[in-house]
Amino acid sequence: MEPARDTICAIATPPGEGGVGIVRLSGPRALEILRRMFRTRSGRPRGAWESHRLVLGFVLDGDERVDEVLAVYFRAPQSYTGEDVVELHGHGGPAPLKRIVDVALRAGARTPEPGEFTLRAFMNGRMDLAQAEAVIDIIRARTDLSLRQAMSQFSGKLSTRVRALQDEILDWMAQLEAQIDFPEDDIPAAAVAEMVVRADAILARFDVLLAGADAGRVLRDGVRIAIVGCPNVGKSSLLNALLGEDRAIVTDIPGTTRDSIEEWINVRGIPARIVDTAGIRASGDAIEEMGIERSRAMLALADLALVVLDAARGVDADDEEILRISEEKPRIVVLNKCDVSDVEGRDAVRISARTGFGIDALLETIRSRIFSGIPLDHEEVGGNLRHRDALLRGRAHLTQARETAAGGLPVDFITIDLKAAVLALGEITGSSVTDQVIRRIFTQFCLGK
Ligand SMILES: Nc1nc2c(ncn2[C@@H]2O[C@H](COP(=O)(O)OP(=O)(O)OP(=O)(O)O)[C@@H](O)[C@H]2O)c(=O)[nH]1
Ligand SMILES: [Mg+2]
Repeated sequence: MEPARDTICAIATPPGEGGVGIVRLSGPRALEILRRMFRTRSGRPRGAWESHRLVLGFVLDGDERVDEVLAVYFRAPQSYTGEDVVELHGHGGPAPLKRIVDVALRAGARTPEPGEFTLRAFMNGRMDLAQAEAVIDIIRARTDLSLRQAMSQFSGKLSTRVRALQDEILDWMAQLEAQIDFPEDDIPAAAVAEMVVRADAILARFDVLLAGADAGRVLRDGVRIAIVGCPNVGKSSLLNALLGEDRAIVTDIPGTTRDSIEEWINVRGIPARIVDTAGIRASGDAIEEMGIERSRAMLALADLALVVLDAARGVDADDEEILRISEEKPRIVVLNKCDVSDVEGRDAVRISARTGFGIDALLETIRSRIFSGIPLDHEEVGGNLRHRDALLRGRAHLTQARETAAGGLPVDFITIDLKAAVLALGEITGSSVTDQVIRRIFTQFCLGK
């Protein structure tokens, strides 16, 4: 892609009312446009614009003072995009901000594509692709843990690890190229063994990054948890207990919940979309039947099911049926109403949605189930589906290289796969991606970012 020649301008803050709203310009004409539209409090144009310094004044539209603003100029390359950037901090309302943008557009700026500011930062080498992707993860982070993982990726931890892995593969390639003069079909057994050990060590590092990408996906996108069970076992009460508010209607009439209710909750740092469903039973009621159909669909969609049993009523054939249909799912069996009774010998997390007994333990069980097999060491966490896909392909090439080495085939066959693995890793940092992929990533951004 060509470096940008034009200057873009958009509102950087969210729509609606706020104390301050920011209009941002980036590009070679940013300062010239600022000079045209800005006057100091005494009504004069400002002579010298120092970089990184706030100046109080007005935005003018003809003779009209549109808004009082703080203006700041960031001289390239010390700016978000690496270009000349201007920010105008006006009053945070739609009318003044839109007018400020209009004035800038008439002075020669244009409206950017979504994500174009960050795209320019990437194009100008201010950040690599994984870091640029982390910008949107920071904005969308739902929990502290999600934020921490996004910030870690933004500060380049994932990229550093990916590059270290690339270096390790490149080192191996260099070594192989040095010994390419082994006579064909005659690689010493010791050399073969050494190559296999080396491939295994690299594969192990792929696995660490892949586990991190799994955790990253969970922290960024969250998980879906469905609360299922027979009518009246206390599913809606459990939703309310987890949310800490009376969101769902609770009554002692079986069949109260007809439609599923979804809410986001924070499970020890994991964003979870939790769904309360209609109690599953044989019902003659058409509306209830539709709700039950939906419950089954929610169960199928969920990453994790909370199957609720009623300790006060005991476990009957209908409960056993639900336990059976949820068997294949990752699930936690929850025994509710333990303030009243217990069911001896039943393996379940014991709670009372009414008193709050066991809710903390349940949250902890959910957390550890979601992260079973995934290290929750933030150092290792990071990556999205795109990264995961690149890692899987890189890993496949390495596995192939290992097979080739183990089979004692000529070393230049190994290097072909190693090269492919390095390229797959490069997709993560953006050193080997097509313009098309880059554009697709940045169009997920909002306008003005
Ligand atoms: N003693 C006791 N009663 C509970 C507890 N949890 C829920 N209940 C009662 O059980 C009844 C049913 O609760 P709900 O939360 O509406 O049950 P549900 O599973 O959502 O029921 P449906 O929506 O009809 O499928 C209500 O009267 C609740 O007050 C609990 O932990 N202890
Ligand atoms: Mg209910």
